[in-house]
Amino acid sequence: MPEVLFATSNHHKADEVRAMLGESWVVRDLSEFPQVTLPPETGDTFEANAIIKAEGGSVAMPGMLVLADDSGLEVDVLEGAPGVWSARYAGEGATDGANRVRLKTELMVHAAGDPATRFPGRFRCCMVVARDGRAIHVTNGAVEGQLIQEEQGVGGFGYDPLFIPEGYEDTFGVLPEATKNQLSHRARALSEMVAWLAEHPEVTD
Ligand code: ITT
Repeated sequence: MPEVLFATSNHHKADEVRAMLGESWVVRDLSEFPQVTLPPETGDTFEANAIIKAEGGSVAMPGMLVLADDSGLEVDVLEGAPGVWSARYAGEGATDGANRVRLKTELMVHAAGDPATRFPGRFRCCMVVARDGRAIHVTNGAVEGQLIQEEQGVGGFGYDPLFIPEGYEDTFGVLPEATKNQLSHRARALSEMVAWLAEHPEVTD
């Protein structure tokens, strides 16, 4: 069975990728390798930051196939914010809860007093596989939807309780995990990556 190190400190992301890959892959993550620290995310695009994480993780773990994802939320009325700053929207090291409070505060400014106003946006995910310090392949995924001003549900993580994916009436905080894992930005980037890896068996050998 192929093995991959998912260079993330976010256990929610790792759990989603494990659930999506099922039994076909062994997915390790950074919680098993506390000695590995990733370089700072200094890029100004999802791709640049995903490459930094994948290449940095693979330098620290020679010979291992390393996967990384940089992801986040874009809200049109906020001109694409929080974007690559999604994890740090309420400041460096902010909690998911603090980031949601900041988002709700920003949306309220644009809602003209109507708490039912919804705002178009999307989650984006860029995934990169690397080995020995070199990025090998990049994939992207996005899911369109709408941001609401009041949290619904406690499932998922990050901005999930505020995001209703297109075609649904509930947030990712309410919808079953399996539904999110079929249509999310991460699901789309991952399935494209898995398809590419299947066509390039030399990369996983
Ligand atoms: P790693 O860098 O260690 O992977 P991170 O959480 O810091 O973990 P990112 O830098 O990619 O990851 O930031 C992603 C942020 O975007 C994340 O903290 C959430 O706030 C948000 N986000 C990304 N994917 C999401 C999802 O599926 N559901 C909800 N929020 C998400």
